[in-house]
Amino acid sequence: GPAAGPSSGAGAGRGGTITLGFSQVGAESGWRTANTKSVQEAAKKAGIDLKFSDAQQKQENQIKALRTFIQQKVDVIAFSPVVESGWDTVLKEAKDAGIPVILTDRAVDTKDTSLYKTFLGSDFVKEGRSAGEWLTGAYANEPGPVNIVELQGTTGSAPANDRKAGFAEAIRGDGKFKIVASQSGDFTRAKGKEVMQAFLKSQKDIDVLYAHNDDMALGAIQAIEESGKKPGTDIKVISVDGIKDAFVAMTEGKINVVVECNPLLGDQLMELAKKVVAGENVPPRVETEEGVFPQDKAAAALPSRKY
Ligand code: GZL
Repeated sequence: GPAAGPSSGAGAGRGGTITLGFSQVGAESGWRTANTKSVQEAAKKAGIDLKFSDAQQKQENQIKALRTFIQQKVDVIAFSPVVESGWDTVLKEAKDAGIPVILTDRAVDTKDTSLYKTFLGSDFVKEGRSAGEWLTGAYANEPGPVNIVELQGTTGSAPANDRKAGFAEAIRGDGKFKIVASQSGDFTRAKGKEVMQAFLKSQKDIDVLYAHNDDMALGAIQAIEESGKKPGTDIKVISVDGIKDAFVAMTEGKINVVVECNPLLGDQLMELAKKVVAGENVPPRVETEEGVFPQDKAAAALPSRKY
């Protein structure tokens, strides 16, 4: 449809300072901390007035933050939705208030795509598929069975749903791969360790851990070591994100492959914010660049890692 006119915000119309209201999931992981830092530094660099709120991983806190931003008549809203569903009402309130919304990092499952201007982030299904493809390659000549335990991300979140789906799709073709246990570790080290301890008790034979993020993998590695097993050898470890600690763990042989998920979205977000406030058209989806790092690539890559 037609590009929206200048936003109703105080500064935007007269070319003044843009005010961006940003609702962040929380501070649950190294990835999230890097993402927050990227958004805050990019806002400063772009001369954008950032109103930042940390929801401590609670949807009701994000909805409250979005309502506050609407009351404050910010020029543009951006947020990373902690879960996929339950956003239509508050997003309609933002639309009725003439405030454009940008989704960053995680997506929502709304049918009404007029409720946000664009999505900036990764393809989590692709990340899950890359994890599965590494596994099928690594076990190509093994007879199996290959027993896998899976530490899922936050229940109901886009990365958890999609990384699970992508991984399952990649291993579906070969019956030797069996996911023998799958449970949420909520993207945190503590919970990842706790759930892995439970897996080690309930599963007599675990060959592989697939963790939806590095923090859970690093927590699980502690549990594996405390059980007297060698992570990366006795139990292969596949992880996602690519934080520095995961690269260090790969150089120590404790993680076998990391699928990168780029948290450094700040600069792209600020560019998109300026465009939507100016009423310019933006693409419906802006995907980040990211790769896959097997263990033998970790040492060379470590010095240039930015998060
Ligand atoms: C992925 C992001 C996820 C990370 C986790 O883009 O939403 O949330 O993989 C973080 O580390 O907690």
